[in-house]
Amino acid sequence: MDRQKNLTKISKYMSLILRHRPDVIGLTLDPHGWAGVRELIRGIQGKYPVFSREMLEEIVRTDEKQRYSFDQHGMRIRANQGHSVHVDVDMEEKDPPEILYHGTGRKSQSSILAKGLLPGSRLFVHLSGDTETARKVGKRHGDPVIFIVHAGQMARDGYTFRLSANGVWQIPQVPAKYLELTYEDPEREKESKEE
Ligand code: HQG
Repeated sequence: MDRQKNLTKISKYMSLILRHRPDVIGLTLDPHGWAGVRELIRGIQGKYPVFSREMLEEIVRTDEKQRYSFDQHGMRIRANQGHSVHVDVDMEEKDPPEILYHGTGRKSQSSILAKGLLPGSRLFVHLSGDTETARKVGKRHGDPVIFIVHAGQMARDGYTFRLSANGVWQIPQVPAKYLELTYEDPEREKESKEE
């Protein structure tokens, strides 16, 4: 298997371990989501014997969403967001922009309009700052739809937003009254005119 494909596979395995299932390699995360780098490498080597510190550093450095961080000594590592295990990764509380977006699959649209956005198995609902990112997230769930989230109004109503170290907005939930469905956005309009 070529090196890049191997790194992508291992990165997905790392994301499973550091966000959801540290137990698959017998690892425990500390209350802030940190895992020992040596223990992580040893655990991953159980499945991917070629794995090394060098490969780990390459994954962390080149990850297109900057999903992972080392601590300042390079001894520990954690995922920046996306957890289902109950850890506090010290996300910054921050006033959001007036509008944020959430991309999802069309099949979830009516349930979301009725119940609002719920975090599912994760600790937070993830929101994007732009429609392009929201569409990419939505495509993971089939035909994508994009919701506008009236984040500024939520903040004025007392909701707290957090921004992860890799720039993903997080909130425990979004009541339906702050949501609006966008059927169109400039990129889609452009695509349909080109057809
Ligand atoms: C949906 C990726 C029915 C919600 C991305 C979503 C993201 C509801 C799904 C990150 C609902 C949960 C997270 C309701 C919410 N009824 N469905 N009331 N409320 N949902 O995967 O946001 O590559 O846990 O719309 O970039 O898709 O992993 O969340 O479709 O940042 O780093 O329930 O994952 O990052 O799905 O994705 P997910 P998500 P990574």
